[in-house]
Amino acid sequence: MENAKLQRIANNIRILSAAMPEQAKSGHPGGPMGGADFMAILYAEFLRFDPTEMGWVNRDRFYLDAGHLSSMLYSTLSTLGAYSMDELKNFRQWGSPTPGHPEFEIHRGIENTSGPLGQGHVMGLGAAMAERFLRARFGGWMEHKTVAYISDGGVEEEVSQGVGRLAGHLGMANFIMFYDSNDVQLSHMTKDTMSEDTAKKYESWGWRVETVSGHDFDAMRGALKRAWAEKSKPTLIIGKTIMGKGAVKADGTPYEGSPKLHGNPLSKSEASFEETIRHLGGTPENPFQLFTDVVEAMAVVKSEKVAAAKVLKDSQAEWAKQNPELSAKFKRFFSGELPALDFASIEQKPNEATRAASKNVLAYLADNLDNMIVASADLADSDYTEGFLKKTKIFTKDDFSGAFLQAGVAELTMAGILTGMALHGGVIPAGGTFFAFSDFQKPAARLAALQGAHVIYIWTHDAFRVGEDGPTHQPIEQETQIRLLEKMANLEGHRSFLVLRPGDGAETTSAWKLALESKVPAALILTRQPVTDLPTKGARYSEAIAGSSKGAYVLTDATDAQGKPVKADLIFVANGSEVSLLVEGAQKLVQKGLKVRVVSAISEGLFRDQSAEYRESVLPYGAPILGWTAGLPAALQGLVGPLGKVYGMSRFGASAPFKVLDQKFGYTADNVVLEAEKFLAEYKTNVKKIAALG
Ligand SMILES: Cc1ncc(C[n+]2csc(CCOP(=O)(O)OP(=O)(O)O)c2C)c(N)n1
Ligand SMILES: [Mg+2]
Repeated sequence: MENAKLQRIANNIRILSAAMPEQAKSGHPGGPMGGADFMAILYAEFLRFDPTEMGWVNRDRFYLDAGHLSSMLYSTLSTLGAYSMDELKNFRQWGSPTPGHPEFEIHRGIENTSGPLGQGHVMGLGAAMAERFLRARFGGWMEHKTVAYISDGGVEEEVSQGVGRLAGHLGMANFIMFYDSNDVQLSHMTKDTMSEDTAKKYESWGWRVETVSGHDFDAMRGALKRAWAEKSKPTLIIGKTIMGKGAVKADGTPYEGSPKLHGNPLSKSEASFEETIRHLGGTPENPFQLFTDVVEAMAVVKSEKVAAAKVLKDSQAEWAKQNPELSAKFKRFFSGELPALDFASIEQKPNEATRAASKNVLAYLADNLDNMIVASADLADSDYTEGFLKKTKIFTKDDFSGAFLQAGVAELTMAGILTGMALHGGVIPAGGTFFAFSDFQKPAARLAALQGAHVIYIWTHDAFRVGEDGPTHQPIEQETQIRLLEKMANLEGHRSFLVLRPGDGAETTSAWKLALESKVPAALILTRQPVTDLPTKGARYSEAIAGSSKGAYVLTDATDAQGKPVKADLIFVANGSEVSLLVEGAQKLVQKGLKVRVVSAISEGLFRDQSAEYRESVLPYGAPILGWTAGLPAALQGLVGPLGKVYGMSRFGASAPFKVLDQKFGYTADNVVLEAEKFLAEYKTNVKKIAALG
């Protein structure tokens, strides 16, 4: 396209991006005005997509890292018809499709939710990795690029180190990053915080780096062409841009490059909104318009994109004819459907650690789930993702025929990559680390939940029973934290997260089944130490999966001497390794003549999804329910009801052999008996107090 036309498109993007925050009385006009030229050339000349089918799987992906530049993305997409002028006018308003920061909405061309700086580009890298994985299996016809757009804040964020290292190390030639380098950030200039040579930094990681003016179309076109042709390295295009490019004061003199333009409507800075719109060729009274020549130019762009997409779709159809089996597999990968998996056939040895049971499942999945990608942050032989790794190979530069990502010690990077893989589609990503280090992954897990990205987290070494490594490695409050996401609905109104802490081998197999079938991110919380198998009526896996699918179930019930179910004097509830402890405690109490029920509650969130009748049948309202957890008592508080109580940890752990810790912290069957008796006495007093209330 001629540069003059691109300039008109870019100025139109500038006008709209400035008008949106002006109308909303909040937002970020300066960044979008700086990035508009790049957006114009990227969308008009480079990105491959089908405007009539924005979710087409072979499209090039665009991942915005700087989510505060949302108005730039919406206005760019409005030139393609994905947003109406009314929708732009409703920027940041209740119920509008133009929220303050972009929220994943693929049919409008929004690939990712962004806003927390750094997260957008790491998801982009994940998408690029998914593409390499799929290309290795289906061939070059489905190749596509992932372009990430990053700003100073994203480059400063620590996660950029992980992205830089891994993209360079793996030679991600399909990953192209534009760095909107305007030397300005929210409250100060970059010179106050950065003095490294960014180009050299990325070069040393193995990137090809070019520095161009982000306002020079010829220079950007050249850089993008070279990036598109690159075969062995990721490309960083450092675009030197000017914050608020095109903004002028009331007297028509330029007002550019100030941090004040970052996050204020133009009229709240020293620029004049009206003069700026006029200066850019728009109408201040009605800035929400597409120029006629822009509409015409974009109509041509659209028909070219549709035609180019059709050529590729035809070649895919040709490929499908010649490769019917592969083609069926390709469709299955992207359908989100699982192949037939026989979880019942997975053999679990008695009384193993649940991480070991998970290893057995992973070994099975390596053989039977051909679109699964597993990663680990340098803990494969501890988190037992090695069960998968042993049957495949790691990703290397030029070879993505394996299915394992060695992420290195970079838990947040790994988690963001997994989200990007899930957003790309076609693959099922899972990643392991110690549960204590889930803290490093929370920002990415939260964004995965918000986007409904199907990621599986494998978190092992789940309690103080990590033992000698001491309190730094002993999760206490982590389960409570992550279960908060189980209590939240995502934007579609579904529970946003699934947290599964299985109690034995059979429940671990069940947890994997539930995690794989989940539509939202799911976490498995697994033990390092062996756990005793839970009691069975004969078919433990069937019982475990039937019960676990409901989030919580009666594992062993209170019975009379003849074995008939009777009302329980006491109900125990726990998950993970505490269930078998309660079973042991319950046996002792039964010997003392008490009628005890034990409930295994793998996921409170899943349990809350069940009918009130079911929940009442397992954990009746007001019953004497004692919860037992190796985490904070809050982890089970939601299950024990108004008169229940939870025994748990309210301190950091300690360094000692885990059996010693069990004694010291009271995680023994004898202490279960003592605490239960104490609780029942308290319960009786409380019931009397309530009765006295009348
Ligand atoms: C993780 C995170 N921390 C802080 C913020 C708040 N914030 C939004 S933009 C920004 C910095 C903006 O600088 P830059 O990335 O250069 O964008 P520009 O001002 O050039 O548009 C900050 C600190 C954020 N969005 N995400
Ligand atoms: Mg900046």
